[in-house]
Amino acid sequence: MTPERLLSLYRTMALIRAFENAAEEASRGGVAAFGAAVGAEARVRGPLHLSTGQEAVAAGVCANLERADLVTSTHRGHGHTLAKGADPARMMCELFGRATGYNGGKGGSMHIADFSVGMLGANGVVAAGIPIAAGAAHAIRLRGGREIVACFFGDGAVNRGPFLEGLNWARIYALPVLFVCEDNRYSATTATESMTAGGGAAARAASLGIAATTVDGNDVAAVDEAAAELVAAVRGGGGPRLLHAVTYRVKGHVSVDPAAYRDPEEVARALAQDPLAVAARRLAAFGVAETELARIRAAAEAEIAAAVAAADAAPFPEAGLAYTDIQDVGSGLWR
Ligand SMILES: Cc1ncc(C[n+]2csc(CCOP(=O)(O)OP(=O)(O)O)c2C)c(N)n1
Ligand SMILES: [Mg+2]
Repeated sequence: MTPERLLSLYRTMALIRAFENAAEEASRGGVAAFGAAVGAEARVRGPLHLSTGQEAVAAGVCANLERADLVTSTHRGHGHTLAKGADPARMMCELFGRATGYNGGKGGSMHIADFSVGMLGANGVVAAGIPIAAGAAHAIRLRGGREIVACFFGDGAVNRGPFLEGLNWARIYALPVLFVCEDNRYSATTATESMTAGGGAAARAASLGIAATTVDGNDVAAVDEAAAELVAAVRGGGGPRLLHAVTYRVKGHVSVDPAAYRDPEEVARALAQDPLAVAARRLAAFGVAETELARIRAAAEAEIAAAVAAADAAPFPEAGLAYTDIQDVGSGLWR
């Protein structure tokens, strides 16, 4: 790990952190869930699943991908999308429901995709990205391409059927997929250990013959190092691999969830291992000054402030477009 590479990873994490903070701020009062009221002042009104505190997983994995490589994501997908190189302004416009957003302002956070950087899409259905990743990898195989697919999913997803189906298919056909279990210790309001039998993601992958590596998901250097090895193995034709990155969901399940069901001491312990702070400690050991890191964070915040300003200024989609680009408008007969 060189200081230059670690600084580059820090830049990606700072951008994700700034994006999530700004989105959270703009969503205040927005969603009628977890006891919060809908307020007209909210500029982001749809549900917002923040990846605050999980930045090292997205940054460390995506730093080892090429632009043509593919990514599938989850309902908590902003970090993966930014780390793969998507445009923060078009993402923010989408959250704000503006016509200039990735989905014309009609999809919101959980539908953002950018095929131009290989980002196949966020996904509001838990585990649904896993078979999509296997299918995309199978398409790469049939076309004889050298790309790989990185498939992000949460610890909750390993308890759904598509996890078994997708991993089994990928292993049987030796497909180029890096499965990444982003284990933030919670599924909505439920702690992982209270609902996951056996050894979890890594043990289940191993039972299918897929080698798995568990890593400290808050240490971007560790994630980067593990991902480099796994991506090389996958790209070299070795079939799928699984990375189990253990991190922590710092925020509530959605932006308006105060997450009062958690032990405050547990949260405090997790905050002490904030991925930006962990990277800063490593950078300090390299002799990088805190002023340099403050400059990087300020640059990220400025870029995101510009994205928010662009979103605020952008037009809403025309009402006449309400039924275009959507999957099912119902049958005219039925109406
Ligand atoms: C098939 C399905 N079941 C339930 C839900 C409701 N739901 C949304 S997110 C979530 C928790 C997912 O937990 P995890 O996979 O660990 O991801 P995290 O939210 O922690 O990032 C649930 C149950 C859903 N979206 N899809
Ligand atoms: Mg989780």
